[in-house]
Amino acid sequence: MYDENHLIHRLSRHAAMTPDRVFATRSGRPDVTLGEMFARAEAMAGALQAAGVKPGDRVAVQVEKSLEAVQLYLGAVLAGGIFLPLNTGYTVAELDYFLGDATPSVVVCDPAKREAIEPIARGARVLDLSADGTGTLVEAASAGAVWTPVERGEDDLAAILYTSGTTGRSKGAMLSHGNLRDNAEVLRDYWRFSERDVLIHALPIFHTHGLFVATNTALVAGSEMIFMSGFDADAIIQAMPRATAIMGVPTFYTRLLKHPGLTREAVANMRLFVSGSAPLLAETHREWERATGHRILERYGMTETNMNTSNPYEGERRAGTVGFPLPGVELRVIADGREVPQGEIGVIEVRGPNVFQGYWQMPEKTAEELSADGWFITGDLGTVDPEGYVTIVGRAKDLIISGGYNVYPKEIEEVIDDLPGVVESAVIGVPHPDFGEGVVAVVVAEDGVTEEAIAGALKDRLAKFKQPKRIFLVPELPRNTMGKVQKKALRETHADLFAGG
Ligand code: MLC
Ligand code: AMP
Repeated sequence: MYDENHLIHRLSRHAAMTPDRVFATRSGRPDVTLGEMFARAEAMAGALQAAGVKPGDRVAVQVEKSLEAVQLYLGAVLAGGIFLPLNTGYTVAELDYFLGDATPSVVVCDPAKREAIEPIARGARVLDLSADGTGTLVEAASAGAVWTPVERGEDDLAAILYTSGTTGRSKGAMLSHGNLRDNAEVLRDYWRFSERDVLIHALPIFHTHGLFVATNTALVAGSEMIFMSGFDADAIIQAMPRATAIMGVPTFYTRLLKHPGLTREAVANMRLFVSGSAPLLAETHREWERATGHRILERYGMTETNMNTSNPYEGERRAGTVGFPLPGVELRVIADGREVPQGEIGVIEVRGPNVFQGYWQMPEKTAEELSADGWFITGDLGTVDPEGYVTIVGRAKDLIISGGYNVYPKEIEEVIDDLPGVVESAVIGVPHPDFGEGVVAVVVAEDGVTEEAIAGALKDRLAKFKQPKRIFLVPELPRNTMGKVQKKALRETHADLFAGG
């Protein structure tokens, strides 16, 4: 099936063999079989082609989570397009940049946002898709638009995912058919996914974790998914007796640990708990084992690289580590331009079939982070122990990870500094019991500027998860003798801000 399309050919193998097997169940909606997933993806591909999508065109998508949105992803790739998912939290101001940079030929949005998006679509055709799976996209797909297969090989692009940066503008990470196919197959084998698995899917599907790690892996393994619209501890606990696996960010696990329903009986059918996208505290790892008898399997990845390392399935899953480089992935630790001796700290670099093709239309940025011989500089600080376990000890990049979402302080500071009356600002992440890190802004401003006014002004400019949970007005920022803002000192001052909830 779909021999001409490298990624979809591999993702649809189980659909070709057992089209009638259920692929996904969802609350209050009919189950969807593997065969139906791809038949509907084909119809979506036809609708996209009728709307003007040609090979290599970007299909930008900001829609609520639904199985139809997954079919849209598959359909965009089948149409020969490049799928470009966008966080549902992004404001119109943020979307404006992405659409201008990516110049998609089709934009699919929530019907409620259509009016706001049309003026910034720059001539792209706008279709809509709502959380209940209806909208003009589905109407066009049902109207019998015929899909014309498009030849797509391993090196062709399948997706662009935007990631912010420590300086300036967000960058579109270009992922090829081969990148996505390889990582999905490696994870299926490494984590032993098969037709016997039922995966609880509660992550968003606009990022690597929910879209590629969870969905692609389930598809290549022929596993079933219990597809949830978002994280809901009650729903997850209820689903566990029928499920075998879940993938989540650390916040999933800290929240589930607080649920009285998390017992050894509740997880009796579960075989695998995967955590990633942010550091999992060793304490959470231990508490989880005490509560359930299972050791969480922590892995480490990035938008640019898919998954790099994983704790072993069979061997010891070591708390506080991210395990070993996955099959096919090379990893080295660099300091002062040289690979460090074992056990020493440096910046992690990775190379392999998982590593992306570069940043969309940013050859200089690509050259800064991806060497000609394929090594990608992750910006994460780590060590490798004598047994080969990789530990992430910090970040060389100024990055906050809040509930698994990346927040780049520079981006927030630029927006705050632009506000009238603001002199300067420093944005930091401090320990947060629910989100791991909480975003805090420390601001120097003229008299009369209030914290409330700053918070109010950020509402339309930044997605909710990027907005500071607290804002402090101060007379000046601490600086070192070189004049550089001392974020470490600020982090220490506010270290206990969110302690105790
Ligand atoms: C929600 N809020 C957040 C937030 N999520 N604030 C900061 N950080 C977050 N992550 C806001 C809400 O808007 C709300 O604001 C308030 O915080 C409380 O929200 P909530 O109802 O408790 O949040 P919830 O909807 O339950 O979402 C929390 C979450 C979610 C952790 C389930 O953020 C989530 O699904 N995160 C996963 C992110 C992810 O998939 N990352 C993978 C990236 S890929 P108010 O004021 O309205 O109350 C990647 C590569 C890799 O990193 O290795 O995987
Ligand atoms: P993103 O750019 O959203 O893909 O986020 C990638 C970043 O998330 C990485 O560079 C790491 O800093 C972080 N990350 C992902 N997984 C882990 C993990 N298991 N432990 C610590 N950090 C992680």
